[in-house]
Amino acid sequence: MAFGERVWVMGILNVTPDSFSDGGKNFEARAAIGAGLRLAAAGADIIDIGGESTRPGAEPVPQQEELRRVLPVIEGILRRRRIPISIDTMKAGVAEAAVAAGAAMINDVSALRFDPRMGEVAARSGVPLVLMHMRGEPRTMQQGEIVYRDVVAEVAEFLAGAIERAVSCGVSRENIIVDPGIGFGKTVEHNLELIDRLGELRALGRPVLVGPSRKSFIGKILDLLPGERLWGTAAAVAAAVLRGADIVRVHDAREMSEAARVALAVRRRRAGQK
Ligand code: HH2
Repeated sequence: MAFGERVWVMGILNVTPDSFSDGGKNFEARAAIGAGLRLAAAGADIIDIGGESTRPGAEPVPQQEELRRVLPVIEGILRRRRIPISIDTMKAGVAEAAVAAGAAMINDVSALRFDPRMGEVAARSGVPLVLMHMRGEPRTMQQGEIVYRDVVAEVAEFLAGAIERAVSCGVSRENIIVDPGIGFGKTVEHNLELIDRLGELRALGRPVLVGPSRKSFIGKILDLLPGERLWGTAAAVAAAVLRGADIVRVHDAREMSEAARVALAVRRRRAGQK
């Protein structure tokens, strides 16, 4: 994947009963395959398939159940369309099986912290690996007072450490993508600051993925429910792209690819590329 010249749109496909915005909608494999194909037709460049919700307070899912949810969907989409599929999981066994089934990217929101085998599996698979910042773990990440000395500096430091951990497991540096983890143990202000100062994360030298889609910071600003956050998401996507995002992870592929392309045109102009 060539980053820098364009923005990649990662379409979200949650095969879960409890995801915060689309939980239960695509819990049946057939519905999920249809939704994945629609995301691809709507302009998603990558489909990110997850079988375990990471929303605050979500209950962990056993590996067998996660595999039962995601594998038929990966296989079903790839039988009908050649599109890069990313597996959104914190479990090495799920990542391994997903790559064997044809997944072309691993999206580990724990940044190798939860499963000691994940680094080795990612290294062996040879596919791109997303490392995301999260404060603590999904169950507790929004609990208590959320305090950072300097949220951008701390996220950058965490991601720099995660990159080195991955490289020491044998993951090729060229395959690493970083993500500030919008909404993962952050206040509204932290999320806004991370988007506004995204350029500082580019100093890590790796492509930056941002996932603002329908998240609660948008709901808090606009006082709207997840399904009503389309325009707020478009604004967040545009801001992130303007500040240097290489990949945006979104539910609404068509609308967000349009927002991203216009923001990219402005960014390019500013960079004198035209
Ligand atoms: N956000 C969510 C899940 N996975 N992965 C990356 N790399 N970055 C993110 O920001 C990110 C992610 C949470 O959103 P969603 O998948 O819509 O909901 P849920 O976790 O409830 O399934």
